[in-house]
Amino acid sequence: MTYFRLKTSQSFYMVAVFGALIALTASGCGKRGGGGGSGSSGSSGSSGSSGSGGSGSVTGSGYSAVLTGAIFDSTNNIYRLGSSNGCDGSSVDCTATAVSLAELAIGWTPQYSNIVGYWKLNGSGSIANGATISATIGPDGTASNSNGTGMAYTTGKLTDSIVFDGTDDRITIPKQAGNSFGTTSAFSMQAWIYPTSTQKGTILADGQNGGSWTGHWINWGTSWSPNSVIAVSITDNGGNTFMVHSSDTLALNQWHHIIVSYSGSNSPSGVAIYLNGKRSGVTLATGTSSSLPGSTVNALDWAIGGESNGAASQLFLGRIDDVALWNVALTSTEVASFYMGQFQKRVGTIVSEPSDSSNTGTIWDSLSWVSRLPFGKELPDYNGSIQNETSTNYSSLSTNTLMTGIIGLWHFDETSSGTAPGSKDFRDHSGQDIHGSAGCYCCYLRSDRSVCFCGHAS
Ligand SMILES: [Ca+2]
Ligand SMILES: [Ca+2]
Repeated sequence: MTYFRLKTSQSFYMVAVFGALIALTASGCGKRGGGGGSGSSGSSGSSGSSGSGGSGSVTGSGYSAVLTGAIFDSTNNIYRLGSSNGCDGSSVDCTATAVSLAELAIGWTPQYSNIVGYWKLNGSGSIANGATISATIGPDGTASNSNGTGMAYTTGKLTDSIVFDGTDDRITIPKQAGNSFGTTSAFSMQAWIYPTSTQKGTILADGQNGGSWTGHWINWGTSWSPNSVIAVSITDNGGNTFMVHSSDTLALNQWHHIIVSYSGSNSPSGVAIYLNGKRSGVTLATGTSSSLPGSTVNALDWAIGGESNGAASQLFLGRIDDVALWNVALTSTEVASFYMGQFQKRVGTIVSEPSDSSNTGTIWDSLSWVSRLPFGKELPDYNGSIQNETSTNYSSLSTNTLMTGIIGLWHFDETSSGTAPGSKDFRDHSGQDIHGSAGCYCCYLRSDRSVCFCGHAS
C-alpha cells in the first residue's frame, strides 16, 4: 500500500520525494511507506522503511530525525528501529552479532594516563586464599578466601570477572603514594558489578575497618531508602563522615556499570555517581556531615569486595569486573565515553541502529517522541468530498486540513495493470481522477501491492 501524494504544500511534497528515494535506494521496489510517511521536516530519508512499532521524531541540539517502528527487544535489552528482528522486512541480511566489549586501553580511554589502578579480573578457576590478583596498572592484589570456597574467576562483563561469595572473599591492594587520597583529593573509580543478593557489600574501599568509619568507601548499599543503591562515603582522620547514596536503584542478577567521581570539594556535592552512563541523583545520608574538618584520612589498604582491613565485613555477594581507579575526577562526557566504549554492541547488516536501552546518559537524554502525521495507514480516499483526518484518527491533529489542496493520491494498491478507471494502471484516489499508466520499460506491480521500478527509461 505504498502511497505517493502531491500537495500544494511544500512540506507534504517532501513525503512523496522521500518515499521515492527509499524505493529506489533499497531494491528498486517501492516498499510500503505507510510506516514512515511522517517527516514533514524532511530530516531523515530512513523513515520510509516500514515498522510495526509506531513512529516518531527524535529532536535534540543540532539534529533531528524521524524514527519508525521502534520496538523494544526484551531479549537483548535494546531498542530497534524496524521490525522485530531489527530490519525493515526487506531482503537484506538482518543478522547482527554481539561483539566483544572494550577493556580500558590507551587508544580510546579518556584519562588513561591518570589511572592509578586497573584490575581486569581475568583468569580461570577457583581462587585460593593468598592468590595474586594481577593488576594491569598499579599494584597487584591479594585474594582473601580463608574458607577456601566460593571465590573464583567466572564469566565477566569484559572477558572474565571474579565471583565473591559474600562470606569471606575480598581482594586487598597495597596502599601506595599514587593511590592515596585525602578529603580534598579528586579521584574516580569504575567497576562493573553483578549483585546476586541485596546483602550490603563493598565494591572498592580504602576504608571501613570492622565497622569503624575511615577513608573512602564505595558500596553496593541496601541499608538506605531506597535500597539497592550505590553509596559513597569519605571519612576524615577525625572520624567525621559524609555519605551520599544514589537515588536510582539497581536490579539484581544483571551487570551494571558504576562510575563514582569525586571533585575533592570536601563536600557531598563533589560526589557524582553514574549508573550505566547516567548521572544519578544523590541523597545525603541521614546523620552525616556536610563537610569534613580534616584534610587527611586514616586510610587503609584498598580492597575490592570487602572492607580492606580487620575482620572481613561489608562483603559483596556477586560478581565484580573491570575495576579502575583514577586520581582525577571524571567528567560526565568522559563517563559517557567509558560506557559507550564498554556497553554491548552488535554488528551486521541491519537497517536500523540498535541502541542499548540502559544507555540513558547525557547524549541520549534529549530523546523524545513526537507524534507526526500520518503513519501506519493509507491516506483517506476522496468520497464525494475530501475526507480529512480528524483528531479521532490522530490525537495531535488540531485542524482538519490534512488533505486540503490535495491534487493527487496514488496508493499503488493495484495487483494487475489496466484495472484503474479508463483501463489505466494506477488509480488516483484524490478525486481529481488523474489516473496513471505505466510508462517505464519494465515496471510492474508486486503481490504486496507496491510497484517495482527497474530503473530503465521507457
Ligand atoms: Ca570464600
Ligand atoms: Ca574482566
